[in-house]
Amino acid sequence: MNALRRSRDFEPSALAQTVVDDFIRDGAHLFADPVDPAACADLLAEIRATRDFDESLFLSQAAFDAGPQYTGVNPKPGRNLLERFEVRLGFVEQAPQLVEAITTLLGPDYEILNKKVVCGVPSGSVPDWLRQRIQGNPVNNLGAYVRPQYRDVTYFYGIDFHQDLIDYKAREADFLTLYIYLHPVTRADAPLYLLEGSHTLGGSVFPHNLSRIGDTDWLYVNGRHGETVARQKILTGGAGFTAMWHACTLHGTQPDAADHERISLRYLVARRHPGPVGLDAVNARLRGPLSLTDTRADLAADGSAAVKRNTVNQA
Ligand SMILES: O=C(O)CCC(=O)C(=O)O
Repeated sequence: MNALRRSRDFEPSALAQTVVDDFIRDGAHLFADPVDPAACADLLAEIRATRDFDESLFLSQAAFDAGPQYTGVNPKPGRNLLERFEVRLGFVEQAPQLVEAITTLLGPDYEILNKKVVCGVPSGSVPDWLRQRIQGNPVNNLGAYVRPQYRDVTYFYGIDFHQDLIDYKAREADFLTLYIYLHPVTRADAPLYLLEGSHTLGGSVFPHNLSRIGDTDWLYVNGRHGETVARQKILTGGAGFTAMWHACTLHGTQPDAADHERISLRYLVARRHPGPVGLDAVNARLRGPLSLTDTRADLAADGSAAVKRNTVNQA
């Protein structure tokens, strides 16, 4: 198959062809080459110098209970640690293999919708009262419990399998996620778990209908849009390891089991080009919806968890 070939005189590069084929088949592409590991180490040192990634990140139980606020607790313009390091991000944003791959999928003039530092918080840094309270929750984004001045980073204590479309009601899956490890990530460092091929069923409301079948496979059902067997891929890698995935690809993390935090960069990148682009070939093959009016059914009206169920922690 040559999904990218538009005319007889247009020959896609080997990377471009691989990226489109990988997105069609797996809903993800894992880059063979890392982004500059030395630049990762420098940025990581600067990020670590901004705070201690320990219990001091968190509000006391009394302070939290005095006025729980579950929404508006993620980084946003004006409160985003990466804004401080904007001039240092060329090792990612101008990395030739990333630019070529993203341009292949989204066309030129793509737009960075969002970029931030994401932290997997190790168990030893989560206060006991909080660990007990969030036990079994599907989405343990800890922003609600973090002191306001530290909400310039997103902190996770694991997050169940989800699509990144979850944050974009009524938006088409016209974007991808780019995710970069700033240091080596082993099984203990809350690596990403990706369900290859899960994107083929299109948008699906969280939490998802997944049943484990065998060591690495999941049966994934998306209502009337059908079912598929998706293979679990655990993304361990060295400093600079980079992956990107489709907005409908299921992925998640378990709580960080190491004695130190896991720090990554996460970008959402959207198309602006009217087309045709590589993503058209990917989306044309989806069996389910490209957008959803409602993306999640796990939250109470105040944004707290109404569902206590977690699949990725059983993986
Ligand atoms: O970094 C993590 O632990 C989870 C990140 C993730 O899945 C997301 O931000 O969508």
